[in-house]
Amino acid sequence: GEKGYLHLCEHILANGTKKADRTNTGTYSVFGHQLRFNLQEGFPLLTTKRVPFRLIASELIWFLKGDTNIRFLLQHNNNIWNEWAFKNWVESDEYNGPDMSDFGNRAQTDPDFKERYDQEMDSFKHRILTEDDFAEKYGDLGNVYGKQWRHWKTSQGETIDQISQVIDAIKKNPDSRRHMVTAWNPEDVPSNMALPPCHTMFQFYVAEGKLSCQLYQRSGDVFLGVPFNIASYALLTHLIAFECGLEVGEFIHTLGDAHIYSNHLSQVKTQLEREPYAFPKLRINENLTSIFAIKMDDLSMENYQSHPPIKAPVAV
Ligand code: THF
Repeated sequence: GEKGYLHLCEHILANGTKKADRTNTGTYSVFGHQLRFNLQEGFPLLTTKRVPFRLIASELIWFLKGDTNIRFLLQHNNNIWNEWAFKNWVESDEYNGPDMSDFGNRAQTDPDFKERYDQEMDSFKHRILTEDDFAEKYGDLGNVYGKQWRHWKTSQGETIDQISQVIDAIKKNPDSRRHMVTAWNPEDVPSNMALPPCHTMFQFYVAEGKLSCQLYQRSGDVFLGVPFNIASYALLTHLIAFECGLEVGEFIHTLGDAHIYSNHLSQVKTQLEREPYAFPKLRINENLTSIFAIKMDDLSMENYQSHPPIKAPVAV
């Protein structure tokens, strides 16, 4: 349950190694850790801080559509991937606005810069939403999750829909040990994507009519990202189970580099002082015919009682 997550936070604070990282923020990190959530006991949306389920649901729907363009997210008022698209835009030849280099770090330390950055980001978002050509060019994050899950390109120029295939395989041969989906495409990792996938592969497992899922996440931002990732894969497990007529089993979260950013330390300490509530319950519209047709209205969270949100900057 949630205790496992809180224990991971305590473990990193006590034993994490100070490590430099790609974003120059600095982290405390441990390598190799596993969390387990019994999905029969409730939906693992953390309660020791408010976690916005709406953002998790719209992001997962975006992945399941095979979409890689942030326009869909913006249409759902979801801003969690903006920075990565914005980075491509301000580093392009066509951008001639004020200097936005290293915007992630500067926006946190320089209030004047922050004002210019917010303005540029607002106009970027507006253009993605209103200009088709601009959105096509600068809203796309490249070969990220949606692409690899639904439209993996083979060396023969064919396309593999891993999600449809895994659903068929679970229905036809539930006992199989090959219910794998991978987002890690070595051909695309160096240059064809905004960010190499953090959740790299997952496996489904069926026993006693219950569907379980294990994720291998190579890198986990434990304060900001991991609560999203837990809820996202729990939701995916529910949806695939729904599609296959199975009950839900466990979600097992295996982490590689599990880290807390140095600018999230006080937030983590605040969270650790809080006592968890019982997990809420997910409701899926029973009339849904296919998970590929899913809309936001088909999902709702019941009895979600949580402590208040805790704000923190995302490292880009
Ligand atoms: N990069 C880093 N540094 N951390 C990540 O968690 C992360 N992701 C995705 C891609 N790169 C990453 C993006 N996912 C938030 C949550 C998930 C994200 C990015 C940002 C976030 O800021 N959450 C806020 C609420 C934001 C809001 O309300 O708009 C929060 O308080 O939870 C890992 O998949």
